[in-house]
Amino acid sequence: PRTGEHTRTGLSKAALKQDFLDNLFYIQGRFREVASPHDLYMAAAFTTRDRLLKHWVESAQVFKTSHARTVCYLSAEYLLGPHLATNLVNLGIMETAHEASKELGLDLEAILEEEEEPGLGNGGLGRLAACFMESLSTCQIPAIGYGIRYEFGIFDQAIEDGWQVEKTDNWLRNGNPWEIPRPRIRFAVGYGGYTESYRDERGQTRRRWQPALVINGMAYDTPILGYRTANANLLRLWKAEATCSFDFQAFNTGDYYGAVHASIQAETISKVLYPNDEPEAGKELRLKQQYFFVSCSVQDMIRLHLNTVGPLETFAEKFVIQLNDTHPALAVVELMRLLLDEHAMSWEQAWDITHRTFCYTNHTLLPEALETWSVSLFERLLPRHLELIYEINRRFLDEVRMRFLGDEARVWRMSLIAEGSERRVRMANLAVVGSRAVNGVAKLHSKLVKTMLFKDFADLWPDRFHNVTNGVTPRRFMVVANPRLSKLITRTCGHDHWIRDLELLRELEAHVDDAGFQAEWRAVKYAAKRDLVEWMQQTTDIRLDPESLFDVQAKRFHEYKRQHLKVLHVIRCYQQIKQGQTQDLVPRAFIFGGKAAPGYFMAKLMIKLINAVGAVINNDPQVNGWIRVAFLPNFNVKNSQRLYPAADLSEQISLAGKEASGTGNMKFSMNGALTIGTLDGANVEIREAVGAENFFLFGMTAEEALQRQITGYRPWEFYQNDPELKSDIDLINSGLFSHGDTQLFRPLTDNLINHDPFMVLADYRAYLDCQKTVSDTYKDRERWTRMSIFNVARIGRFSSDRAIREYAEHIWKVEPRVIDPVT
Ligand code: DL6
Repeated sequence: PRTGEHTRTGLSKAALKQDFLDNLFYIQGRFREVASPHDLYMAAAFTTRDRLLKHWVESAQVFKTSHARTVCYLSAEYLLGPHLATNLVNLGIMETAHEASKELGLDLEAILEEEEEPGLGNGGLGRLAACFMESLSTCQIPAIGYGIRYEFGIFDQAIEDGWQVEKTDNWLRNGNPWEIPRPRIRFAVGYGGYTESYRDERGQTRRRWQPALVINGMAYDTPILGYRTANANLLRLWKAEATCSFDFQAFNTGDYYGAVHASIQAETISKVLYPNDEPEAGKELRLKQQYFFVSCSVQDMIRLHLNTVGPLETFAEKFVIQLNDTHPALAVVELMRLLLDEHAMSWEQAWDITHRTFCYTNHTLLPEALETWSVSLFERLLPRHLELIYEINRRFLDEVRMRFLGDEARVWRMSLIAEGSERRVRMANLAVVGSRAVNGVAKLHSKLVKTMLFKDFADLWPDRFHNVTNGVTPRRFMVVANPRLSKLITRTCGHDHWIRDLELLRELEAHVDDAGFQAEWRAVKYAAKRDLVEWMQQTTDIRLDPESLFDVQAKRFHEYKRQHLKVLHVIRCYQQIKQGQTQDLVPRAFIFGGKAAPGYFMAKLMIKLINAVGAVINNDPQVNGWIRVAFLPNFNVKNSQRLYPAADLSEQISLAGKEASGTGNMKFSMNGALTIGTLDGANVEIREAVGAENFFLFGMTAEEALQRQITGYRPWEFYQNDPELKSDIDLINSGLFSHGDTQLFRPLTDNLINHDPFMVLADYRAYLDCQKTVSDTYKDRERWTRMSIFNVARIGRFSSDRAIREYAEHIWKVEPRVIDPVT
């Protein structure tokens, strides 16, 4: 280490090397000579973590002593991705770490590959939470992220015989060097039992809950460092475990195995992440999970408040709680319960505090994704919370009745309880009623939230509704994922300030006509494509041609995202080739990636169809290099980082009005891919930002789609009237892609022809025409390159830093708090 530098905190090469060897020896118990790749990764992770901790401890100390207003982000999902590379970048030591590794005879890239990512999320919503945590630290906003430490995250996807097969994600198997267990931060969480009235010491009648089962939540903390700042926020995830009292009781009755069983039962609660898009049945555990983590989190906030600030009257000044969708909406009720039952507040005061504390982000308009829970389940699991929900509802509906006299239909729609054969609690209504701010995640989405989904609420409280368009962190999705592009940008701009102020990418526009720069731009893309080709060949045996147009659709599988629309395009190209009509084509690699929920039959059938179509096309000699179809298995954060830099074309083809925002669209565009897309979600704003001439637009608008639905959509007319469409669907049904089985894909094709809820057939022709424009444009390499440069140069507003600043200013009313670097 340099003079005065500490081995565990110094940023010099010498300090890194020494600390790495120390960690390898003292923590992993290995010499360099016998260390496994995983030992090397662990030592590198500890070496990096050592450098985070001082920032983290210092941040916590400053926030505590200064009583800084703090954002508490409540999310059931954090799709974090690997930590090592982003932490090295944010510490500013990626280059030094490379050099240090080399001097130790190690390959940092290989070490980075060793990391198993924490997949504690399903897709967009969880990844957004991870981007936001990083940007909160980068923007120096005091924050705590609260969630669940699932023992098993999102399943790993394997493809067997073209079908998705789910494998458990045992991500903690080899230990997690980034987390710090906090055995002393534990909270009791109750379930079941009954409620009762009693007289308190002042003789007042109060209610209380006597749960039948009590478990514990224990905190596991992960530091999240900002980019080149000393601010490091806390991600606190809860693990469920049995309480001691449980064991004690069981021992008293001599029931040793009963005690063990109780412990297993308790631990089940944080065992596994629920895949989304699953049918409702049997999700009792999911409600238990939701209550588990919000209860621990709210109790933790109260503890922090009492320890640092004092009486709870000022709780809403100290904390703002952001609900990431409705999964944590029970926090509203839990805070009420704690203030009323445990801290003896009046209803009015408790509600005032609660209501001023909460904000809620909606992430979906799809009716099937809006959470409701049966009242009977609530009664059984959370009887006190149900009482409180009834009381919140009673007071709320009084307000509605006063404002809209005689409008009982409205009261019925707005109630927190849906009446019907089975009465259900509407979590979205609870979140809106309990929050002072509600936002959607893109302009179009927020408009639909206000005018359709929550129209009744917007009539009542118009000022409560906001928009904050999503963003993604350029540190992970540019600097880490695409170092070649990042270096080219830095060299061209003459600085790397764009990494923290993404709007500075605009400076690239000055170089858009520079032939030399264009050539470098193309070379960067080509190199990324070659990397992907190599990796795909290793993992799937499919050989892609880097000269071809890389046309990529990578996202969760869902009918509304319309992967089947792209398959129809693939089949059209195939038929054109077979008929010798290649004049409109360019060589293309059709690349798909994404997971389907294990119980979502149609989504899984789409995956099978893609692989089946690929198997035929890739083995047909007549295709002769024109097209290839590849399915990239196990699309996760790590794999996505290989994909975005290599894409030429980004497919964002959901039915307009269905994709709340999308964030993959931003990541592709940031890496120089051009988008073919509908006017849906954030596509609308991306197109505005990069320029309509640099975006391939097709399809119905949200309004047109709605209108068509209202006037009666008849997909079979499209099928009958468009011979090419008919022949593409018929080819699927012919059994060509299914070894002669004409029934295999029938559920999918019949659904398209007869129902087509996401109007694939209505947009088919427009999509194909637009793909022709894509091919024509790709033939003009210079034009394509200019468009690609414009996409990157103008993507600045889609940084999650911008999104966080908007939340901070307009919704949270929280100021940055700069942490001075400790030396
Ligand atoms: O806001 C993040 C992300 C959006 O970009 C996607 O458009 C949206 O589909 C996704 N929503 C979910 C739904 N989960 N729930 N509930 O993941 O959110």
